[in-house]
Amino acid sequence: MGERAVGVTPPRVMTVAGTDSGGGAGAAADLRAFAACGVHGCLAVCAVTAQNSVGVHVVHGVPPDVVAAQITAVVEDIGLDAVKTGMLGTAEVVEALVRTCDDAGIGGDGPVPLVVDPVLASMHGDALASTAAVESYRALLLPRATVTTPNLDEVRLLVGVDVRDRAGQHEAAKALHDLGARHVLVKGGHLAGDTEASVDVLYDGSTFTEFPGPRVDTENTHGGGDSFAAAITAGLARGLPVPEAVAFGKRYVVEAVRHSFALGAGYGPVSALWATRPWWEHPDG
Ligand code: PXL
Repeated sequence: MGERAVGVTPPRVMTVAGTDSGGGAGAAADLRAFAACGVHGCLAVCAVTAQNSVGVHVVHGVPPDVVAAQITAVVEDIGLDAVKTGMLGTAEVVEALVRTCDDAGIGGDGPVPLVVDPVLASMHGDALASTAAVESYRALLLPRATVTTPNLDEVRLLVGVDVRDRAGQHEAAKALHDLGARHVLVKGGHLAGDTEASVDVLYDGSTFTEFPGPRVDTENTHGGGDSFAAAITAGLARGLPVPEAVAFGKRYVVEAVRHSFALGAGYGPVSALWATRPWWEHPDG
C-alpha cells in the first residue's frame, strides 16, 4: 500500500460563467479566486469567448440544456455550498439556470446561497448579454439572488439609475432590492467623486453598510468584478454571513488589484498569485 492521502474536503462552490481565452476574466478568474480562498470550484460553462486584452472577437453560446446538465450533474453527486453566476449571455440560459436552481434549492428561499454578478458588458463595451437577457435578470434571476454585485454600468442597464454619488448608490441599491435581491452590493469603483477611496455599499432592505477600500492607480482591472464576487461566494460557502463574506471578498480583491499586471496591449488582469503559495519554494514540494 502507498501512503495515505491527507486531503480534507473543502467547501464546494460553482461558477456558472463564460470563458476568456486571455485567462483574465470569467471562469478562469473565478476558479483562481476559489482556489485562493480555500474552496473547491466547480464550473458550468455558458459561453466561450475569443478575446485578448484589447477586445472580444467571438462569443459562442453553450446550449441552455447543456448549461443545466452541468449544474445538475454536480448537484446530484458532489453537492454545492454556494453558487455564483458570471456571463450567462442569453435569456434562454438565464431561464434554464433559474429552473435548475429552483429544483436544487439554490438561491431564493433555498439553502444554497446564490451570488449574481450581472455581467452585461466587457471593459471595452462589448456586449456580453442580450437585451432579452437583461430583462430576464430583472424578472427571474435578481429575485433569487442572495447577493448581487453590480458595478455602476450594470446598475444603469438594470434599473436605469445614473449613480454619481453615495445617495445615488443608495437609490440604486433600493431599486435592485425592490426587484427581489436579498442583499445588493453597489460597487463604487467607477464613481468619479471618490478619489482616494472606493466605497462599496451593501443594502439588506433596511441597513446600508459601507465597505471602503483604497483606490489603486492601475488600468489593469480585467476580471476584478468576477474575482470580487467569486471571493464573496467562497466566503459564504465557508459559512460567513453576507456582510462578513463581502468584507472577506473585498480583502481578497483589493490585493488582487494591487498585484494586477500588464498583459498585452490593453487592460491587464487582476492577480490571484499574491494569495497562492509558491510550492516550489516549500519544503513539501
Ligand atoms: O469581467 C467580466 C467578464 C466575465 N466573463 C467573461 C468576460 C468578462 C469580461 O470581459 O469576458 C467571459
